[in-house]
Amino acid sequence: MIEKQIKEYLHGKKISFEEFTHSSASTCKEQAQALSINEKDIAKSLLFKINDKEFVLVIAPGNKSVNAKMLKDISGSENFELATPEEVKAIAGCDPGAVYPFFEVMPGKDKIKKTYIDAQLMRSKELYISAGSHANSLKIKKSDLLNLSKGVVTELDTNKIKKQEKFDKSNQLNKSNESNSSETDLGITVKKDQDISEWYTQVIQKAELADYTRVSGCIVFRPRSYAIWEKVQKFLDDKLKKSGVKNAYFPLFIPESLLCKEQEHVEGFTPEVAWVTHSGETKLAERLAVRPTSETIMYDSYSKWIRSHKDLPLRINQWCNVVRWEFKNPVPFLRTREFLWQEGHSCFATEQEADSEVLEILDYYDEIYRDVYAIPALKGRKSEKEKFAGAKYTTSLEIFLPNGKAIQGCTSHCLGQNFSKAFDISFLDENGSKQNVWQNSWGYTTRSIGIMIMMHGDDKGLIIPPYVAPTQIVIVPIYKEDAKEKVLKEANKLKEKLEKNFSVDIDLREEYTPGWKFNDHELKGIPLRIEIGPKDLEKEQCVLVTRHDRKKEFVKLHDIKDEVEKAMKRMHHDLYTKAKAHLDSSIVELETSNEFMKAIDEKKIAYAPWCGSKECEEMIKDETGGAKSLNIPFKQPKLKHGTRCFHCEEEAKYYAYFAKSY
Ligand code: 86X
Repeated sequence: MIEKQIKEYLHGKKISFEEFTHSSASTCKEQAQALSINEKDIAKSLLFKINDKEFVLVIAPGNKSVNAKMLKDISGSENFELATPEEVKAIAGCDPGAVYPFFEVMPGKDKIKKTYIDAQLMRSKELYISAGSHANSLKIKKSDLLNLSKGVVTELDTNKIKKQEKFDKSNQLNKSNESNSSETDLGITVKKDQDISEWYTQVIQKAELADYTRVSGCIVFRPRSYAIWEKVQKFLDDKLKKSGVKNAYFPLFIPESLLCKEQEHVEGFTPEVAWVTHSGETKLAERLAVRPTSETIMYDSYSKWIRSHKDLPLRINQWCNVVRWEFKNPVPFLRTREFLWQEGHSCFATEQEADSEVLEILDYYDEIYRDVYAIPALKGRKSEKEKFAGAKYTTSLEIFLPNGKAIQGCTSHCLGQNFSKAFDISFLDENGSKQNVWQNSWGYTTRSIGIMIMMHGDDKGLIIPPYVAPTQIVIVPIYKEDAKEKVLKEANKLKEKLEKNFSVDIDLREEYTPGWKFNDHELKGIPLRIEIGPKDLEKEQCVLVTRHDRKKEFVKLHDIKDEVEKAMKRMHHDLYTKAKAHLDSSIVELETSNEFMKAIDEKKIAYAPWCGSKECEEMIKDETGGAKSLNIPFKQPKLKHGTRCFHCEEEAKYYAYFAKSY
């Protein structure tokens, strides 16, 4: 009996599972009904035939239909055919509806050439599988399934692959840009509100912010975006230092034994970890993870460094890169496999100090979004489902983009004593008794650059808010040959005058017309343009143009500094106000499931009384096709006694924000 062999195999591998016997189910739908679970939590196994000697095993979510064409698309091979019931019987020893995902158990395992695992399965922690019969199912951990499968993880969905290809099209795209340099192609060729994802792809490339590379999900941060990051770094770094945080740098590589020390926090993340396994041809004694976050390696040191209450607080920050090998489709800046960030990790003697730092840091983050990027954010605490598993609680800033999707802007966690217990970070207090420290961790990433691009850009291209712009002003001298000398002299004088307070460029390129230059600077999002020509000289004035509204003003040369200052202030204010108006008008306060569905369908943010439970949130997500809680605002309206959860009608605990998100 194959059922018995499967279970023996799992026992032999020391893999735990739960077994369910149920009424006979020959499809995933029936199986889901019999188990009272969602179809997508089933990992179904299918066999496809390449030729008489070669088959592939495909593992996909129960709700996804997989066909031969999909396999052909992803593999590039000639032909696939669903295996016949007779072939399934011969290879797997069971009926087609009862195939299990463990090729090693199969009597015909030698014919299995490859295993394809759909990337969507990466999103579940536990999965139900068939185990050789129609009347039993096993529940196993996704990580165990992956470890046993030795498969290729891929997106079986061809639409998603197309998106991936868009990201990967690096070479063709650059080449076509080179050969096709007619003026019409220089600008953005789609409207932002018609196709925001195409608009975004064009903006980041044409404004020279980022470039794709040969590694899917990894981008080049070109000078124009890296300089934005440097500005953000400076702003935040100054704040952190003033507050007493010290910078340090920890290793990129984390030994496996260390990464897995606090199980809860790695649990859901294991498939995203990138590993170094070899030096040259020699296998390393222990695999090394490329850091996905540095809790474990930093806390290993902290446990050595902290002995007494005099060693506290310990507050360390590092600016670095991290790698998370995600399977969702990558988007430059917003979701890349390698990104840049700062991660702060602090230890305190008391819970109160930790609590207050969580909010202090979240305030700094809010200031960057508000005062530097001109972006309003929703501040609050994450739900049980969405918080960091290793944390006591997680706080976040959530941002609402013009396309009606929310995105997490950053997080600040209170870790409580979870890690200090696992890593033995303890101190002797004033009374000489041993105590575990209270910890926080917090991070701000280059995703913020993507959020800025999405938020402010328009049909002409990028708009960089003035206080984060690497170049704030560009001067364009306008002249015919006869006035060249005079105009250039005055333009240079202007540059010198402004340079003390602002970052200024002067566009002296001879091969382009002023009009061409205007378009170019608009595409690249430079906040202010100053035009100066012979007529202006006579009147001792120049023309000042703000990028976001393209308003022109004549300004006396004498007043230029003040006027630039004012224009920047106005621009920052306008950008913030526009974003805030969109945010405010998108929030819908509601109380029932019907209103909720409508709000989510209309791409709004639902603000609703909620029970906060994980199960309730999972159901909301399934029923709405992906709406998540954003956060639970700190400032709460008074709940009337007996107010019910909008969804499950248990008692409501608070109001929370929900939306579809990135
Ligand atoms: C969660 C938590 C936390 C410091 C922050 O959000 C801010 C800065 N860290 C990060 N997280 C993981 O712990 C994690 C772990 C592994 Cl092993 C992984 F592969 C991916 C992860 N992603 C997020």
